[in-house]
Amino acid sequence: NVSEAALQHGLAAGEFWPAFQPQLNLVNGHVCGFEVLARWDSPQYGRVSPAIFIPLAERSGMLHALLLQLMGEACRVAASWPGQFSLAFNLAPSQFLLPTLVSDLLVTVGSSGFPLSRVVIEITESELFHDNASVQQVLDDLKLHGMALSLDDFGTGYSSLTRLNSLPFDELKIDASFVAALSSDMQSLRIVTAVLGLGQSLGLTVVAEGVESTEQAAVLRKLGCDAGQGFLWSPAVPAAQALQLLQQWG
Ligand code: G
Ligand code: G
Ligand code: MN
Ligand code: NA
Repeated sequence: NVSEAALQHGLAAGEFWPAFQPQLNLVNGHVCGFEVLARWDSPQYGRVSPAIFIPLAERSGMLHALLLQLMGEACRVAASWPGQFSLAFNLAPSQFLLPTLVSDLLVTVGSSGFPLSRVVIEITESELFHDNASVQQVLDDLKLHGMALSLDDFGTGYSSLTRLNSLPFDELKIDASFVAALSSDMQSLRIVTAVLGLGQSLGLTVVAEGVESTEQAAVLRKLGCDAGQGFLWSPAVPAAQALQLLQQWG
């Protein structure tokens, strides 16, 4: 059982590192971006799952510090990589209530040498977002500074058509559960088709998550999905391997 103290210590000791999962443009097959996912190698506990340490960090008020550390490191290392790929980061809904969120991100990315215009902020919608004027203001502010906004896990949560229309998103990520059921289940095929139509009519980029087979990729490509991410291409990997993927498939 991982303690808050261990997390705090691990954060100070640099035990957390950014893993990069490539996102492939389904039309030309090139890497168009990476989702950056936090990893923790603890000398005490070994590799700790994000499903454990992300909620723990959030409960103990350390998630924001963790994200800034991760973002700084990922942006610094990727600043020297070739190409126009984006870097996507997951923010928890609670982070949008921090008055310093926008300035923290600007300072962190700004000092890294990676362009703000290629930073994507992924958000899983929650009830927090409903009719919250200050959250709306933060999202507008992030956009104003050139960052892109992506609605993560689309189809699973609170996302409503009304919110989609009023919040300034650039991208939708189709949840992996729909992609997983694509080949076997007509209902999933209909849902994915509908989400793609919705995304296209709102002018959003659509990214499919959890693509594991060439069949799934083929169906998504045929339906006009813009990009895919998943074990078919690569899991999230350390920076050195991510650079190799970029050199292979960039
Ligand atoms: O990488 P998987 O790799 O197992 O990630 C598990 C979960 O942890 C996912 O839901 C992912 O969104 C979340 N996660 C990973 N890294 C981060 C992070 O830096 N911030 C937040 N908020 N969630 C993260
Ligand atoms: O919640 P979020 O979508 O940010 O997190 C992405 C999660 O999906 C991570 O845990 C990541 O390791 C996982 N993931 C990435 N690609 C695949 C895949 O192809 N199949 C499955 N089952 N999980 C994946
Ligand atoms: Mn995500
Ligand atoms: Na997701």
